[in-house]
Amino acid sequence: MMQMLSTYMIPAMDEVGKRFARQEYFIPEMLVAARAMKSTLELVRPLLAARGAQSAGRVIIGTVKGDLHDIGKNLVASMLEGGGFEVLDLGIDVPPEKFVSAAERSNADIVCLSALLTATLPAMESAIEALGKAGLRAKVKVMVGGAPLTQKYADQIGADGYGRDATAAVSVARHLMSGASEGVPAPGGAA
Ligand code: B1M
Repeated sequence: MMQMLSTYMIPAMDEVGKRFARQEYFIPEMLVAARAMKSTLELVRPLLAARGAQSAGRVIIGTVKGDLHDIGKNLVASMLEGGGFEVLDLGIDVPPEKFVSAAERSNADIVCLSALLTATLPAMESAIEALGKAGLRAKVKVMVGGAPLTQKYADQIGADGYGRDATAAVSVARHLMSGASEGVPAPGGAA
């Protein structure tokens, strides 16, 4: 299943992105590709989730404020479910206060922030700051991910973990559940 995603579907989306950057594709083509990817993910999601058994932890996930990209976030959510995590998906364009209220209400272990636009990276920092102001940072870990992110940026904004891709996100989440926030093993993208 993962091979289908990583060998065919994700590289196909990368190609769409490259063509968009070269102005060979425009928004409608990106939307068609996104719709194809989302519909396929709907089919794959239950199969990925079926791999999990007992709860590995409770996770909140969302794409940060100003950002509407959700394919990668949905993939990470499915992989976390498949890895045994309970996942509460807040969707896209999620403001910091919504992450805070969901974390308070659900007693989450990890808050996962996704961003695909360079312009929305600062919204991750705002979400982390809001969790801090609400006094939640001691009990909630924060994992960040998305194409423009780097481990360096994740460290800079005070995230506990950085997932380079959906598979790495599961390793990082497990690592965070074990109580550690540093030295996440490859391929988590950390260390
Ligand atoms: Co947009 N877009 N887009 N787009 N789009 C990109 C991201 C872009 C790189 C394209 C390009 O120029 N080459 C570019 C961003 C440039 C930048 O900021 N650096 C871009 C742009 C500019 C825009 C608009 C501004 C275009 C416009 O309107 N002029 C606009 C912004 C809208 C907004 O968000 N406010 C826009 C809109 C759209 C669509 C709506 C048309 C559509 C999104 C539909 C949807 O998501 N429902 C879209 C798409 C499809 C793309 C590309 C082509 C594909 C993104 C994708 O789904 N990739 C993208 C180019 C590209 O990435 N090649 C592009 C597949 C997905 C599986 O990968 O999301 O990276 P990804 O997720 C990965 C990892 O990043 C990681 O794991 C995932 C799985 O391996 N990951 C995490 C993600 N979140 C994680 C969280 C984690 C851990 C790992 O832990 C918490």
